[in-house]
Amino acid sequence: MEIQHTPHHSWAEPYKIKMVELLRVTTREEREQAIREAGYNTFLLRSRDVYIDLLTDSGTSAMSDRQWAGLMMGDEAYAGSDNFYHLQDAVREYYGYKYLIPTHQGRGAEHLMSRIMIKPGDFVPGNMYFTTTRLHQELAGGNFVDVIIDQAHDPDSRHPFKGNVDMEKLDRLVQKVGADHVPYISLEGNVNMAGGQPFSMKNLRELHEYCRKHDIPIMLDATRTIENAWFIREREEGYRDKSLRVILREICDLTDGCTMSAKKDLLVNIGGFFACNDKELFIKAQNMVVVYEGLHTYGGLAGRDMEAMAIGMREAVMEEHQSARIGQVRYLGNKLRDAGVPIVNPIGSHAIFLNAREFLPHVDQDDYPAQALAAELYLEAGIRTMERGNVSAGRDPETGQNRRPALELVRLTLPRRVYTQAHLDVVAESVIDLYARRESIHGLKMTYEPEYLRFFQARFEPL
Ligand code: P61
Repeated sequence: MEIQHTPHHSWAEPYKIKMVELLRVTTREEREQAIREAGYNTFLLRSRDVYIDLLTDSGTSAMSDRQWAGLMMGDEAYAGSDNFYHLQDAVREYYGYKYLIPTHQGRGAEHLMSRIMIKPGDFVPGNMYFTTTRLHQELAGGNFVDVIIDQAHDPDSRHPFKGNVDMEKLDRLVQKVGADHVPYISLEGNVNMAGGQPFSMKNLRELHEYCRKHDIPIMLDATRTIENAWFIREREEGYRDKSLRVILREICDLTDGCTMSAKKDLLVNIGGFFACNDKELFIKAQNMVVVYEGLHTYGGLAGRDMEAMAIGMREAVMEEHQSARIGQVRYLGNKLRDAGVPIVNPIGSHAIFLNAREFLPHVDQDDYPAQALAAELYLEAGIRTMERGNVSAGRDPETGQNRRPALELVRLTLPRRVYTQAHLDVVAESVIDLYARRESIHGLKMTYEPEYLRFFQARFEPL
């Protein structure tokens, strides 16, 4: 399948707007009260108090008219819903995995996979941690080991594939603990916590060869893998004329299965799945899903949700969709970078990440600079973003100390097909204004810390 390169250079949206949702603009006084009541945590704000919501691209994208029409085609039978079979067909066609288990969202699939595959005391290597992924590995008795290349932890490195696995780090782990104690390697496309950074096909091929030799399955976190395919085409030798679909299949064919949060690439508000090629693994997952999610033909979803996901999958692999998606993120990133605002480079696919360490060098990491910056951007302009630094990384289970990760970031995440270029101009202007008065921004003190995934519900006070 050959792709047609379009004659124009703009990333213009391949759709027009049929329905709109009105936004509310708040006053500075209203925002001061709202953020105080939210304990300076953007997760605790009410959405009605937010003007431009860049908290996440998860479940926040706009569905197409076809997807909405698909909702009306929901077959809400308890067992054997037609929509399940539509979804299974789509997964087989685009991802190529034989067996499918729907789940309510990504972490549902991570839970099942971790419970089935990890034995207490095992080690699970991954190309950087993701919060829910690592927690499920740990709850199953495993230990996460970061095997991403060093450049991923450096916001200024311009490495084109910062999501790559460092094969030496992986081999060192396998030599140390033995392949029997490595149940799988967790491989994420467009690594979220690194700034949305892709792995290369070359790296995946090496990984595949290594894992075959040691009999270690590769389990893909497929959440943003179509976006990863875009970067492979753009940056890797030999892929310029391949379609996203072909590249996606090539990725999946080099792996053994996946977990998926369909709330990202797949353009739905809710949904996920586990998929694999091994029948035994599938049977175990099928048995586990009925305990925690629902019957194996719906896994916690309504029939209509599965239909919207199947249609979303077809739209997500469209070239013009991804061109606009990634073009929009770059538009914002280039504006900020041109103004001298420190961001993670290269610009990833789903978000722009402010480098809070460089933005606020006067704030110690244990005074949570990224958390403080996210709160301040809300105060400044009603823009909601997400901390991805010391709060998100949590505490080291052994020492009980904050992990103080190398990356201390604020994520400006773009929902798909939701905001316009003018909204992004407002965002850029607000961040640039804030950067000009950065010395007036101070750190925060944590006053409440939940046990799990603390960043969701932690509370803070200004120092
Ligand atoms: C996000 F603050 N991501 O980026 P679920 N894998 C990957 C994800 O990005 C992901 C999941 C698995 C979210 C939502 C979120 O610390 C947080 O469907 C690469 O959300 O269960 C989710 O998929 C989990 C935000 C999750 C967070 C955890 O905004």
